[in-house]
Amino acid sequence: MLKIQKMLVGAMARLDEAMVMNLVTQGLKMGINPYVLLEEIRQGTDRVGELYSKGEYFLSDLIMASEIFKDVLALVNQDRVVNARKIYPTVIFGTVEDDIHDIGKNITTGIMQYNGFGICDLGVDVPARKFVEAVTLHNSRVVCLTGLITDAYDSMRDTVVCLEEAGLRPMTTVIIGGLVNESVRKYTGADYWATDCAKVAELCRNILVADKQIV
Ligand code: B12
Repeated sequence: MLKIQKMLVGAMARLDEAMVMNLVTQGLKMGINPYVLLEEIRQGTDRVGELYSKGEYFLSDLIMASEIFKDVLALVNQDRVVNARKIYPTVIFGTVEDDIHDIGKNITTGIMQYNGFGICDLGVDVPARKFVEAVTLHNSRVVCLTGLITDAYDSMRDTVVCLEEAGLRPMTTVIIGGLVNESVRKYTGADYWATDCAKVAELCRNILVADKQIV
């Protein structure tokens, strides 16, 4: 099992689509959790990003990485029965203004839906006021922001400020994900940060229980 996982990181870093698809197919047949496989591929995309930073890969390579990721997601989702039954309140998702990265967001919303959350996905390059409108419309308590480029951190901060100005901040929990860490959380004024999409559903459940939105 471990061998497949290690090979996946390298195959993704080399942008070897045939090999990635082959390894994922084998991994799924062996019963490896799809999210374990996706995490290995995500690590491979980190390497792609590093090579792009060094000037060894180009924009076309970033595009190739995202195409491979989308094909893998389609393969992984093919066999999964999505639990469309909504049992928890609606959570707002979106990639913040100026940022168009959405692969991680889409994986995360998929997991949330699978876990019974209602999802309002605003898409990419979402201005702060759109989040505020969605929170009001859906009477939501949790807003999840994705951002991978440096400019996204200002957009995340603007979104938090906009929620404050609308008087919604005290009853809204803001979670950020993507290329984020504790410093980014502090800078943006968000409540939580996470990069492990598998943990988001649990985090949201805990927030809503503490808020007495669910028991
Ligand atoms: C694929 C890719 C692209 C694709 C995106 C396609 C798409 N539909 O998303 C394309 C080619 C379009 C692209 C464009 C650009 N990109 Co780009 N891209 C990447 C790359 C290689 C992988 C990103 C990815 O999809 N990873 C896989 C997913 C699964 O991981 P993830 O997003 O982190 O999501 C996981 C978690 O974070 C979590 N998660 C995600 N969202 C949320 C939300 C919440 C609330 C929670 C809790 C969790 C969570 O769940 C996921 C699974 O665990 C990264 C490198 C990297 N290290 O990330 C560069 C990278 C992000 N890009 C970069 C750059 C510079 C660009 C461009 C500016 C390039 C250009 N010159 O045009 C443009 C940006 C345009 C814009 N305005 O946004 C830089 C950003 C550097 C910076 N600090 O600003 C990076 C880091 C590459 C690098 N090292 O230089 N890119």
